[in-house]
Amino acid sequence: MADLCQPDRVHWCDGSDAENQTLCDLMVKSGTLTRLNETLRPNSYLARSHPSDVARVEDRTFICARTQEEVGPTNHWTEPAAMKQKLLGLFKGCMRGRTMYVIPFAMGPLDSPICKIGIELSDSPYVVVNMRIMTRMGKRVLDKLGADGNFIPCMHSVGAPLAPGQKDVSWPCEPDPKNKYIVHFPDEPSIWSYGSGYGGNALLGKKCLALRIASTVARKEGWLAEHMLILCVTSPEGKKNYIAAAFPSACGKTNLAMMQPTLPGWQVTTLGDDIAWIRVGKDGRLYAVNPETGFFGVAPGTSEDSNPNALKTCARNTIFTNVVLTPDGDVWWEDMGVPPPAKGIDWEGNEWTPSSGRKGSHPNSRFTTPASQCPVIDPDWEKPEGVPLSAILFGGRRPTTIPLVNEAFDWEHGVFMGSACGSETTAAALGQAGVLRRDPFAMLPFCGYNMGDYFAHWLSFAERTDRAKLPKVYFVNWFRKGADGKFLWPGYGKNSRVLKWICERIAGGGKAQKTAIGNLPTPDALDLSGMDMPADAMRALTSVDQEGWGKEIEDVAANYARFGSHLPQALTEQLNELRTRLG
Ligand code: O2Y
Ligand code: MN
Repeated sequence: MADLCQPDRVHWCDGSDAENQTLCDLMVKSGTLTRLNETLRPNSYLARSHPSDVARVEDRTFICARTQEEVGPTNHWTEPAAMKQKLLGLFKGCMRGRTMYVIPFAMGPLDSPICKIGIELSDSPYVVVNMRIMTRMGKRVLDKLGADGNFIPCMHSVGAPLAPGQKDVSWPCEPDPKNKYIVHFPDEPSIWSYGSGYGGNALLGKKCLALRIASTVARKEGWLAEHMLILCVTSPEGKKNYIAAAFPSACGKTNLAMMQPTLPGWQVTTLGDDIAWIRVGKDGRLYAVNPETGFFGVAPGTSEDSNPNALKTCARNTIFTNVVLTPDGDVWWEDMGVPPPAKGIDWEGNEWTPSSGRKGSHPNSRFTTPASQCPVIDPDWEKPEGVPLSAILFGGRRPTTIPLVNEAFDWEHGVFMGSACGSETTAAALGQAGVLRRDPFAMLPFCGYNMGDYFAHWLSFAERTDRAKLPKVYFVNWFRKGADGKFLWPGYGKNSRVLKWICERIAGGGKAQKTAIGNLPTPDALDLSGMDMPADAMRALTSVDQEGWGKEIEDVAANYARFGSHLPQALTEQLNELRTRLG
């Protein structure tokens, strides 16, 4: 690969503090990073990306399986040999004038049977320091790999070779969006990413390996690679329930994962905020492991109200990308819950004042921060065998129709709920904001094979284990709005009331009403102590909106039609049964 990419130097990353410091110093010198005030934000940095390189690029993401049918209607496909030729052309000489960093990384605890090793070759030192936070990276991974271990090759270049004597820019990348490529070869497996230095496009362990490639491996090996947070709810009596939850991007997964309950005696601890690898354990229950070691969280909206634990996590040893730099050398972003500085430097590097009429931070600005620093990190978050799941939640940003919480009748109904996931889009997702995007299992951008086959894989777990040992399944919606356009439910820490009801249901209690769409809490079932919830809001949140569900069914049916013969019969039956129940 060095012969292909022609870097000036090759550096094997050991993952040490000294190496990290050297790279950060190098990036401060080159203008990629700004060191933050050591007293206010110890060992932390700010990066500003190129304005053309601010998010995952779904329209430039490809899955190159042998046939288009294998990747299905939700993925971009190109014939693998043709794509490989294209990439070889792009990667030829792409690292000239730069260093090729060899980044050995592990997804999952090194001593876990679920652990997968990747080696990313990248010409971006920003990628190295981020991968060091997000994954287990460096010498310990090479030691585990030995001379004959298996790894997933991950090629990455920002696509900006330097001519001799050419001055570098602070964020090198390929500015033409049509010349960026995020490519997966599931049959090899390998990953090739060209042109972007940002987030999920460049930190290849995350969305590319741990979701798109891992989902294809999981299908073959009989497990699940999911876009899910993992948390533990502990009751005042000390009863623990582990819960995994899938929400489309920009629905507050990080907030829920580290939620601070507003119910006395209840505790939530976090095991992960984005990805769960789930296997049937020896006892027949489903066990979940977070393959990552950090959080790549959205900054805007993260505040003392929405997520105090995230704020504490990124108090030090954190890389911020595309937020405001304050005059005292700290960071600020919109809806941080603290007054903006009188002036600052915005995410594009320009002088900024709150009255300028422009946002200071980019809506997809991020913090990369170690999970181990989270004040509510669960003591078992690195357990090699994972934690046993009592419940799986699906959800989305749904202003109408969908109740606050709905319990599935059984596993098949739960899979139906996952397949019907959708969310109103926000600025962080591609395309138009404010429209409903169907996002089954919150995996639309991340499922590496035909989603119809993926639904069948989920259904197969009823045969892989005793169905009584499977987690109970729920659909939750914190985002329902009233006629006045205001949220009916306060969300954040108050979501603990919903988690409490779910824990009661798991234990065989909790008041519920069987309805056409599932088991809903009765209006008085949730513990609303200390809240001032209007009765009509509670009724709307816990009842069936006949007309809305009529439309919902037809929209789900239209989405199902995309999968043709790959759609499992069991899901068509679920849809028909729901239609009949609704009358
Ligand atoms: O825009 C990006 O590159 C980040 S996307 C992301 C980052 C962390 C966790 N989840 C997501 C997502 O889009 O689901
Ligand atoms: Mn995500």
